[in-house]
Amino acid sequence: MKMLTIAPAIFGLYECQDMSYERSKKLNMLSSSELTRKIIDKAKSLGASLAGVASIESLKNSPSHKLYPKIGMNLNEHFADTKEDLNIANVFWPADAVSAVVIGIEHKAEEAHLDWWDGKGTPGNRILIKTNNTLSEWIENTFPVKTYNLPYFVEKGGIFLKDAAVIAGLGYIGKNNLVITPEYGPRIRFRALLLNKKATSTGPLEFNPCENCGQPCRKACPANAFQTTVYSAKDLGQSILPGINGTYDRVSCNIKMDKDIDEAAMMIPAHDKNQQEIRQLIEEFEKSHIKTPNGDQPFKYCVKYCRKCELSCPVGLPARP
Ligand code: B12
Ligand code: SF4
Ligand code: SF4
Repeated sequence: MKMLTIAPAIFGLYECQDMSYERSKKLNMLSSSELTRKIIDKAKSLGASLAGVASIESLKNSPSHKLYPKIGMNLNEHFADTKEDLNIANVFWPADAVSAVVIGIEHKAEEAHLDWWDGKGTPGNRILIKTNNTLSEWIENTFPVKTYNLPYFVEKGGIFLKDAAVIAGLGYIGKNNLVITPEYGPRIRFRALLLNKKATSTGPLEFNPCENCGQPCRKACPANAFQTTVYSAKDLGQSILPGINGTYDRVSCNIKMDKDIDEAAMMIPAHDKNQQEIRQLIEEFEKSHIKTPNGDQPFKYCVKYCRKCELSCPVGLPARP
């Protein structure tokens, strides 16, 4: 009887050792470029529109990763107003992480709901999270590689996804301060995971769609967020800045985002006695970034955040007949 219970356990152990030996062997036989190719193929088979790899070393030196600790994360100010703000603006890098995998999922204008913020996040971001989780599990089960599945917000342990996407060669920063991809223009959202083994980087990409463009993106902004130079290369000691040369104003843009929240709250009928309570929940959620308002209650609102600088960009749209 004893043998019967011990035997499967021992067998299980051998099986386990066999599996990890097999995974090690697989990685030893794989070059870092093959690892990249397999990860990208898998990401696409899971539904990613685009995928690529960037080295952590180049990310640590990328414009946003260098700028953020200088200007802080308070979206109501152009520069940090407290020491604490500056401290949390530092990105946390796991010591053994060497490569970042970036995945992107298209957010078509016709599928606007993908971007609507319902209190738990957006449907589009939930698809990204699921795809990233499945990819991370697959990588760990297939190769002896540890992955770090990153959250969205930088202050919660995330990285700057636009820089990661550009360095991975998925697109380039346009005059609207968004990553413009040749395939989908800026209408794409990103997510990333880190690897403790080297996978060959896939970027950068030679691509400058803004060169001969009349900048409908900047003209479309209802908050005039591209009208003045907010950040100067001389003051900040770096030449690549928000809006490429310092002309994107996060404070004006964020005021518009706050208006969008107000609008969402106003959509709830005034006679609804919950209106005030819901407005408060939205505010609390916006502040905490992570908590689900009111436990498991169904959502009664959705915020349709501004996308005008994004949706007015012609890159990646099918040519009109
Ligand atoms: C905080 C945040 C906001 C804040 C503040 C934005 C800001 N830029 O400061 C607010 C709420 C205002 C906001 C607005 C929007 N956001 Co937002 N936001 C973020 C978040 C969480 C961090 C961005 C950040 O703080 N960047 C740091 C600041 C300092 O840098 P920056 O202004 O982006 O400027 C840098 C780049 O332009 C870069 N850069 C410029 N040129 C070059 C050239 C090269 C070679 C490289 C490598 C880099 C580079 O360097 C600059 C710094 O020096 C990211 C998610 C993430 N984890 O990355 C999403 C993210 C940037 N947002 C996104 C989107 C779509 C939006 C909105 C359209 C709103 C919406 N409906 O979703 C608007 C667009 C505003 C705009 N035109 O930039 C997408 C962008 C997708 C894309 N295609 O690029 C992201 C990546 C989220 C995602 N899921 O994919 N956002
Ligand atoms: S509309 Fe698109 S291509 Fe034109 S300047 Fe703006 S970001 Fe560049
Ligand atoms: S998201 Fe809206 S408010 Fe912000 S920069 Fe773009 S167009 Fe302007």
